[in-house]
Amino acid sequence: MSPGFQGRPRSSEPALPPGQYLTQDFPVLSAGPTPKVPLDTWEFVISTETGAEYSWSWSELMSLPQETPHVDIHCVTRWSKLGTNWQGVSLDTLLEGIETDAHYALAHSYGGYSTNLPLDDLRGGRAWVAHTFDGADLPAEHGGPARLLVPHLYFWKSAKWVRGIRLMTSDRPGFWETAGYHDYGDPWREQRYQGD
Ligand SMILES: Nc1nc2c(c(=O)[nH]1)N[C@H]1C(S)=C(S)[C@@H](COP(=O)(O)O)O[C@H]1N2
Ligand SMILES: [Mo]
Repeated sequence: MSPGFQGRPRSSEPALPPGQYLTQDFPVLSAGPTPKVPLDTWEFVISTETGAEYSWSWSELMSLPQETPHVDIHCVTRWSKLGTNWQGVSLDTLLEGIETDAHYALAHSYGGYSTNLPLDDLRGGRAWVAHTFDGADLPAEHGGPARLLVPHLYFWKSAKWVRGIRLMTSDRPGFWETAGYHDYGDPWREQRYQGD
């Protein structure tokens, strides 16, 4: 073996989905004003198709097992940010023990924003209610006190100021989906708009 011979180059996944560019900044994209959400009245509620409700106060959320996702995020306006650092509670943890026949979820936010996704996409270690970014409280303009983080879909699915999730037996579009954005929004398949 000659020194330095490395064999065939390792095949590796491209880091950037098609049509995206890299940014080191953290752009702010909000459809409306930033709501003020005091922690002592903050709550997160999962409701099911039967009307059952499961809610967590801020201190209850913080007492659940915490995870530290290290993920790439992709905005439909074409910026991507690699290796972002968060802390939050997995939706697997929040959904544990909730009985439902629903296949769809509608996340809704303080301030009125909403976005839909298949319930399955909130499971499997792929979605969090995140409250910390880069080791500090999530800034209000980025969705603090807490936002949904679903990095395998375009970032509009990651509802800032998240307030709850409605589990539903039929799909219902949210804010951007009603305006013509894709129902699912997979960045690797460039599902930006309806029909993509
Ligand atoms: N409540 C709420 N959540 C939201 C939005 C919004 O306008 N309101 N914008 C979405 C869009 S389009 C993107 S790209 C990301 C932007 O998050 P950032 O401002 O932290 O970059 O939040 C998503 N979540
Ligand atoms: Mo976006």
